[in-house]
Amino acid sequence: MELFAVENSQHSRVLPVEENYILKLKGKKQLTRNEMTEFFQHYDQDNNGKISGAELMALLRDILQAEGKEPNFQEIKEFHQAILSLCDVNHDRMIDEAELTLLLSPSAKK
Ligand SMILES: [Ca+2]
Ligand SMILES: [Ca+2]
Repeated sequence: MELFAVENSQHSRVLPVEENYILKLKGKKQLTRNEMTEFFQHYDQDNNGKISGAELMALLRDILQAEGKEPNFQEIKEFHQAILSLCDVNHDRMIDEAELTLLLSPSAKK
């Protein structure tokens, strides 16, 4: 698996939660470790260290919307299955930070 290289040269400010985080990150080739952690915490709304359930659905909706789609619930559910089969390494049906890194890695897409 290929992970994002860690850059220390840039630090992005903390973004307001109502923004689509994916759009903010699109166009970046690499995320810094700080950005990855911020991204994770943005979606991990109950701070339990996992993105699961509604949190994961919100993340997936943002990913699809960032691609210009207006996903319906069925499409999000299908994407949810695809993402879990791709990135849920430990099969707990939740995405932890290491798994999110895998999800966001360019080599893991499609
Ligand atoms: Ca959570
Ligand atoms: Ca997992």
